[in-house]
Amino acid sequence: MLKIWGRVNSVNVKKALWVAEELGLKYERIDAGMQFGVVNTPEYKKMNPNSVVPTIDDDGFVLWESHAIVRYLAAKHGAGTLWPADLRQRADSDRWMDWTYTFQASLRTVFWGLVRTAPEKRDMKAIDEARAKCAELLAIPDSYLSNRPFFAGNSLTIGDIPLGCHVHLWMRLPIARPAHANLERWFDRLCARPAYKKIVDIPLS
Ligand SMILES: N[C@@H](CCC(=O)N[C@@H](CS)C(=O)NCC(=O)O)C(=O)O
Repeated sequence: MLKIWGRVNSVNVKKALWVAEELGLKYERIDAGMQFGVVNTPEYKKMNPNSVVPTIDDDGFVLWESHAIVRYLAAKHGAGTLWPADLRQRADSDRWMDWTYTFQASLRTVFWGLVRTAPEKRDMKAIDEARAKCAELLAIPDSYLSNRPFFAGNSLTIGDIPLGCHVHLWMRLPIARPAHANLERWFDRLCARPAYKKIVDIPLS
């Protein structure tokens, strides 16, 4: 059976779990990372020398890097749905998966600052600058979503998975957010999905 290592509150683990749930896969999740440790054990490092989560083992095939995991599981089990058959539609999805790193670079400062740093240790200036940068960046996907419900067209694909996990943090953080009507509608569409509700839309920690 498919095994997925990683704590449930990791944004990168959520990508692997969400795609597995969307595809209706049976899997075993093993807690790892932060308070659970595991990632620095010799056994884990043999699978993933980076000592980070997620890692999967699919009947002996070990894979790390969350976006590679999303692509692998979708290609194996979601051809024509999560994994678009059309080359250009797939490239579109890939583009938005990769763009997530652009957004993540600023979002990380806001998330870690407000959720995982004690109030007295917070650098509020850096957090607010990063918040403003995130707001500016999100105008890009907001505009792109003006004439399509999902990033690669009419249905959910791999192109929605990573950004869907990071935008969740943005939408649930106690911060000022400028209106991004198309992005908000897309987020509502994700929130209506049972797999997203179960895996991604959980309290921030
Ligand atoms: N590029 C990697 C990054 C993985 C990563 O940084 N994971 C974080 C959690 S989101 C981690 O393992 N942190 C250390 C820990 O949880 O102990 C991926 O996308 O899989």
